[in-house]
Amino acid sequence: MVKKKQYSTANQEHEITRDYISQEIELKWQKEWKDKGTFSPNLDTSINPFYNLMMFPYPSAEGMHVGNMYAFTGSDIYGRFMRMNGYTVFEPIGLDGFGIHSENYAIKVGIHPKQQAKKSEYNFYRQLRAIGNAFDWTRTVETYNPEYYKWTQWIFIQLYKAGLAYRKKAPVNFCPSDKTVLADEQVIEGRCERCGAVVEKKELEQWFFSITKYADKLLDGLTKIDWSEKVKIAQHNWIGKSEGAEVVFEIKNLKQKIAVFTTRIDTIFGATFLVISPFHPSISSILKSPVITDKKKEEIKEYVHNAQEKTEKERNLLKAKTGLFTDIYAVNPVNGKEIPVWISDYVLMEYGTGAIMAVPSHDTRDLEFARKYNLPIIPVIRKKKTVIASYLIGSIQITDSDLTKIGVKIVERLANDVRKIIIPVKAIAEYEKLIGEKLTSGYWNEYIDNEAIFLFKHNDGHIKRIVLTSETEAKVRELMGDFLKKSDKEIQPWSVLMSNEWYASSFIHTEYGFLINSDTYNGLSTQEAKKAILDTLTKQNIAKKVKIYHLRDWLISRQRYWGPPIPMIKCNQCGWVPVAEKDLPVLLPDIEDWKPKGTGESPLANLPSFVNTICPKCKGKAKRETDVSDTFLDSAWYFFRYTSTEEMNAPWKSERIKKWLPVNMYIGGAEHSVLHLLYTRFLTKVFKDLGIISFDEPFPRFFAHGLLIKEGAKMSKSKGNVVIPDSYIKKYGADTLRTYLMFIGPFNAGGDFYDTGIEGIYRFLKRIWALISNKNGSIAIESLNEERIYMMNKTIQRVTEAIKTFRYNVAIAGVMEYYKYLSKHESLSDNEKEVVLLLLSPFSPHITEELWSILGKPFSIHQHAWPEFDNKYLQLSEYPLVIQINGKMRDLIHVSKDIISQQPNIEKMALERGKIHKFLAGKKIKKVIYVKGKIVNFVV
Ligand code: ANZ
Ligand code: ZN
Repeated sequence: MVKKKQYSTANQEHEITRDYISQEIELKWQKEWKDKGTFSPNLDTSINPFYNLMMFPYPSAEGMHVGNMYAFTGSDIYGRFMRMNGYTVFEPIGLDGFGIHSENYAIKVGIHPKQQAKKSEYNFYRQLRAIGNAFDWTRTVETYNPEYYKWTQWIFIQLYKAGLAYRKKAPVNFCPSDKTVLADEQVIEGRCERCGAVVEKKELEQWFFSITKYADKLLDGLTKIDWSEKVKIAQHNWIGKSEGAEVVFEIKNLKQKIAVFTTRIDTIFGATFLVISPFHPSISSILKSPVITDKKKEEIKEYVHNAQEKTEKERNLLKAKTGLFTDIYAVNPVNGKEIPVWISDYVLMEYGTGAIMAVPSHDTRDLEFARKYNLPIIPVIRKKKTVIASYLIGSIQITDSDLTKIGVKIVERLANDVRKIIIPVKAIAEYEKLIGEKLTSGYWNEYIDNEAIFLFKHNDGHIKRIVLTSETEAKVRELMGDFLKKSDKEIQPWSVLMSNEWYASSFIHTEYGFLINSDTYNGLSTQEAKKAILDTLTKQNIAKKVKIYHLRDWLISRQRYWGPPIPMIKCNQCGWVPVAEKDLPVLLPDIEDWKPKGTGESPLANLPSFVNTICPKCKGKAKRETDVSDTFLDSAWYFFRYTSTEEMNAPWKSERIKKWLPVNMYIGGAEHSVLHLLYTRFLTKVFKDLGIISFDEPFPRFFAHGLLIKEGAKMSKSKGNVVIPDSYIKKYGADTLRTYLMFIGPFNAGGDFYDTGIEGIYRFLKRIWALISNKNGSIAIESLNEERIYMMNKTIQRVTEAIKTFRYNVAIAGVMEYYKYLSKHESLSDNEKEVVLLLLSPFSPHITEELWSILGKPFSIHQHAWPEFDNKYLQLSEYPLVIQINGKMRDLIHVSKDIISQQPNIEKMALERGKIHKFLAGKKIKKVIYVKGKIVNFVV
């Protein structure tokens, strides 16, 4: 509470009779800003344009919670800062109210989406007005207004005409609860992003945008935009460019070949089986093949059927891979070996060719599969740094010292005659000699260098030494069979070795290295081998270089009601024809029965008056497309429209776009890293290629704000801890809430919302009110001493740098400290008051505007220039220096700026002080800690 008192200042006389009542001044100034058009720049004539954009909100009908407000406020502060730094700032607002999100809410509350949208819009805009952002309220955009979606439809047609929109039948993600298809991006771990239901696969005819044609451009563009690495990496991975080769395998007994996609053609000698997806086209030929038994065919059909039933989610959950041998064999083109062909759903039909060559030695998924089904494992890549290893068995007569004497290292002893060992290269000859002498007869020993060397010791004591190669493999197998008294058929020498974890630990890996077990390619590095093998196979027409992407084309159609009807007409004579542009928009009809049908068709399909039309080309009878477009299309171009909301004959005015775009600062949530941000980039690139704009990245700077939590937990409706700003605004005012939110932490880090923190900020603003409105303002700037000038400049510097880097919390702390400093003085200069208000104005726009006017300064503080600091005042000629002993303050001296960098001098000065001298008498100084210009601490 402020005492009522009358006083005079040098420039004016005024009476402070009021307390700080936020409710009064906030409404007053919001009206004033609106009436005067303070934040509605003339988009044609203004200079130094700065487009400050907050990510398009899609408010829920319950309205905005403080987490949303956090984001909006942070964006607003940046805009205000830029305005005060000489820019004409355009900060528009609108909402994305079309789409499943809004429609589902309408279903829940049982209100027609159109009516519900009006309600939500009203509530959302009311809340937004109350937070006092510098929005240009004359240019709002709502996606469900025909004036807007007319152009969304127009954009669809432009893409269609450019060959970038097409229809295809595709297995699509279908949400049984939302009764619609979903884009891949909208499926999170097999569940619908919106409602969490387990997503099914369905075959439907759908519209797609060819975003994959832009994959390379979307990747390249990432290198030239100023976004956080995290978001760029997310896009990079989502696009997922993969360079590799397609290799064709002949199939025995089948007149068909199977092409696989691999990024590791260097491992082809280690391909011990082939795996095809259950949806692979060759399955139908297998099912027709006379060489396959009927029983096997039934098994295959059943496996395929189960795979169709299985959702992606279930597949992810089922850690263990399942598979089925088809009874057919493929021929490895590099060595002619016959390898079995399996079916498994770990191979996706949508990626590559839907078939892989499995290399269990160097691919973890293949390894898991091979282990489960007992398929051979042949290592073909040796790591660069490696050891010669052996697993010594049957060596009861070989002592540890026999081994260590020749330099062999014993890694582990598992039993008396079983040891894991490492053999140095120079000891190999002696080691073989030792084996020859002392290995128990009837055992063999092998050690693996770049190849596997077998030493078979027959019962009669003689040693047979064999290096395992493709030529000797049969012999090794036979001997192994003899020694193990097993039929040799089951024995795969390399697989036997790899089932031993001591060998596996150095031979089964996913690293690069050099080739082994690969005939003439042995010794080549992975890189060299990739090239050499690809070259050879390309010449034989067996392989070709390819690059593929994880990115899928953008599935655009939705079998729902609440969206812009896709502006296409199907004519029996002419096929698909776009609606004539003069006939746009295709209005979304008002219908009673708007709820999703789950039939694979939109509710619009039940409306003959909508469906039946005439063909724009031949004027014959035709039918309209009844699907609506994905809401992500609505939000992919809104920022173009903001600049030209009054334009009725085009999506935007070219001159405006030239002046205002690309967006200078885009702020939004990192959760949109791949969806929205990829689609906007794609459309912008398309517009550029169509020649309608001249830039190809919409957001050269994007800043991802942090997320707000509530007392340790994520704010969510289900937890019931969602904080609605309205009551806080009512109680403390928007200024307090804004400033509190920004004070919680750095803007990119988010923070935790506590009621107690708000109280603190409220007290702070009340003190500012008292300080500025009540303190004598009579002293002149010239009479400020050096320290006060220094503090003023230092504070301006600190706050300015902090806002530039979105450390709003640091900026507010700077103002707080300055307040503390000023409040110690009897009277303030006009300049000091001005600086406090200007620095605080982006955070607390209303109270600062009010105090600004109380000081008699011209409207508006928000159009005033940002205060500048002068480097020459950023140094004091003398600094107060605290002297501590063991961290406790004992004295204070003032030292000249010329010596603050000279620690020995500082120490000397401190030690000469009588007090310090006395304290230290008879004590030994162990350490001196010096904090430049602030503290010297003697540790004794
Ligand atoms: C042999 C190989 C050996 C592979 C090796 C990897 C390591 P990225 O990098 O993600 O593109 N693959 C190919 N098509 C597949 C499909 N439809 N479903 C599942 N896996 C598929 O991955 C490319 C690798 O993933 C390919 O290279 C293939 O396995 C597998 F040591 O081929 B590779
Ligand atoms: Zn026609």
